[in-house]
Order: sequence, then structure tokens, then C-alpha cells
Amino acid sequence: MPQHFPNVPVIKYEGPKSRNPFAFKHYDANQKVAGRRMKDHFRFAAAYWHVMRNGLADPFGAGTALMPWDDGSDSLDNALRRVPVFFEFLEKCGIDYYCFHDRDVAPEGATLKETHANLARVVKELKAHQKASGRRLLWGTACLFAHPRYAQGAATSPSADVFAYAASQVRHALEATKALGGEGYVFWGGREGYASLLNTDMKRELEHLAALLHLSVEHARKIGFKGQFYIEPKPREPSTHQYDSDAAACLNFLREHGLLKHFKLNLETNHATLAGHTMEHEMEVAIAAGALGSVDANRGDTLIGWDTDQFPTDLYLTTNIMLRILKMGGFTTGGLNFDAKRRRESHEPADLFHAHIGGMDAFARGLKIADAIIRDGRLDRFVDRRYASWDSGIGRKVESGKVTLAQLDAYAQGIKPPRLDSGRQEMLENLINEYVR
Ligand code: XUL
Ligand code: CO
Repeated sequence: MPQHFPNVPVIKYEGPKSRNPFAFKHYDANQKVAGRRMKDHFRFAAAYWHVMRNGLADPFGAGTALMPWDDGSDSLDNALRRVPVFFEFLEKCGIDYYCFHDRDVAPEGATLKETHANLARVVKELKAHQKASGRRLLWGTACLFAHPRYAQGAATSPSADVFAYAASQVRHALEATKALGGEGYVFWGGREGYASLLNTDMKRELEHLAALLHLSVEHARKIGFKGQFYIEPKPREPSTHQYDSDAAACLNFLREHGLLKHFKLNLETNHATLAGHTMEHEMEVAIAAGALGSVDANRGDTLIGWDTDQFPTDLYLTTNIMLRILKMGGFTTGGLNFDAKRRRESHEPADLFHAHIGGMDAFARGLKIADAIIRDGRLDRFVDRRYASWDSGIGRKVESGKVTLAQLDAYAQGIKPPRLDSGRQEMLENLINEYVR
């Protein structure tokens, strides 16, 4: 293995008593929990854009990240040099999957044709490294938000020519994803929203967004791409309003435009909290629609109102996520992608490892805790009992659509006033605390 991270060993599982910062304390890839190896539960992925391209700038200051392998240029050679560094990182960290935007891996050229050729060249390199390392592509995507041409939207731009540019980029990113055996393809509509309604034809913009998604699904069929399409909800940031603002809005959009059978959701924790929801809320919404596909694993900060993309280290969060993934029966095409970056102060290459080790260990603990809570059974039994009145009698009739409003009126007039049992929230919180330790 090349040595771009000479001071970092291959990260191994050493158990909870280890004090080695370059070891897993809880993530033991091949250990079985709930009948499956940990690595198969999580399908961890690293984000090319954060690991390789995030210089750790913030709105008030320049990047701080030390990247001795990177000459800071936007050349194709520099792009090619990043590839082995990234794969060394994946191998040392024991991460099986990765995700990328077209522009993370390959630079824009002087013409669109040159841009596509750059991507094709880097894809060759990625493919060779995937083969040599056994690493795989969880999903690919096109960056339709960074270039100034997308300042007023990509699929939802007022300019039909910008739409065509976006379509061209999606075609090539989709084909790159297929060439790399990618298991999915993501649409995150970074600029698909508006800054002001004064200049916006919202209905038309939404129809154009749907058109791009339909065209992409058709193209996938034509080229034989069998991967899963995802849409990734996020509310504000960068727009005043984002059309794909949360899980419910995305599902409604997909349903309205006949796209629900082709798409699932890629849910991101920090996006959920920016939308004023918890991650578990967004997961419940997606699971209820049979549309939870994948997860961008990170967290926000309650003291900062933007997408801080921090690494997930909160055990309540990872427990809640894993409770739902276990109940869903696990990921199929999706996985846990660390769409997360180090703090600006954590500028050394070694910090990339500490960050991912922490996230993987937090999910390993979350999985073990969630499995224990499910096996304990008290939580599920409580919820079942709380809704027991729907399992028979009048509840059963309502659920099966076998009752009229008039019959319900007659029923209600014939019973004693309803009496509620306690919701026992605090008792259930205590139950969770028996396991989160
Ligand atoms: C932005 C974000 C994106 C998507 C992919 O907040 O999460 O990186 O995950 O475009
Ligand atoms: Co994301």
C-alpha cells in the first residue's frame, strides 16, 4: 500500500478497553449482530468531496486542511494523483464504499466535451483502484450547484440552455456511475429552489425538475443502469426555499410526477434538523412510504444554524437510526455515507481517520444498543398495547374501511366517554437509558 498517511496504521478492532486512538473500540467488521456482519448492516461509505476536496474553508476564512498530495491546481494530473490517496484512505479505514460528484473527481475543461473527457479519464483510474482494492461505489452524482451557470438553478433554471447543460452532466455522471458498478445515483437539488418568488414561475420549475428526473430514468433504462435512484431532501441552504425541502415534500413531488416507483430517499441527518425535524422523524416518513434508500450520516450542532456536516458521535442518534434500519430489514442498495467533514481546527490528515473511526464506532454502538432494545421487547410491546384498540372491534372496522360516519356516530353515542392510558414517555426514555451506556 502506498504511504500517503505514513503515521497512520491500518485501523483494526481492539475492543472497548483499547486506548489506541487509531483503533476501533466497537466496530468489528465481521462480528455478527442480529444475524448479520456489522459491515453488512452499515455498508459504510466515505464522501470523496469531504475526504479529498474539502479544504475546510468556512464563510469567514480560507481552508486549513493539510493535503501534501495535492498541488492545489484544478488540473487533470492533480485529479489523477488524488485517486490513490483516497483508496489508501479507504483501505486503512476499512471502509468498503465511496460516493462522489463528477466535479469532485474530475475538473471542468475548456469545453463541455473536454469536461466529459476528463471525467472518463478519471473513471478509468477509479475503476482500476476499485478492482485492486475491492472497494465499491455506493452512489454517484453530478454537481449541479457549484458552477456559476447554476446560480439560478440547474433543472429549474429559467434558461433552457442551462437545463441542457445539466442534462449533459447527468448523462455522463450516470454513465460514469454505471461504468464503476455504482449501486445508486443521487439527485441533491442544491440550486433547485428560489431566492425570491417575485421572479419565479414555481409550477414550471417543478415540472422541469420532474422532466430531468424522467429523462434520467429513461436513459438509465437505455444504458442498462440497474442502480437505485435517490433524491436527497434538504430545506434552506443555499436557496431561500428548496423544492426538495424534506422527506414529505420529496415524496409528494415524486408521487405527483409519477416518479415514486423509480426513486427512494437518501436522508441526511443535518438536513433533517435544518428542516425542523429529527432524523428519526424523516426516517419514519420515508419508511412508511417504502422509500428509505440510503443515509448520509452526519449531525448538526444545536448552537449553529447551518449544515455543519459534523461526524456522528451521539449514541442516541445512532441508536435511533439503527433501530429503524433494523426494523426496515436493513439496507439493500443503500448504506451509511459519511457526508461529514472535520472541524476547521482539525486540519491534519490524521484527523480524517479520527473522524471516521469515531463515526464507525458510534454506529457500532448504536447497532448493538438498538439490537438489545429490540430483543428486550418492552418498547415494541408498549407501542403495540397502546394501539390495541385498533386490533379488534370498532378500531378494526375503521382500519379495514368497513364503517360509515353515521355508524361511528351511533357507536360513540352508545359507549362511555373514552379514557386514555398514560403515554409513559418518561418511563420509555428511562428504558432507552438502560441500554445507552
Ligand atoms: C449537501 C449535500 C450533498 C449531497 C450530494 O448538503 O448533502 O453533498 O449529499 O450532492
Ligand atoms: Co448529503
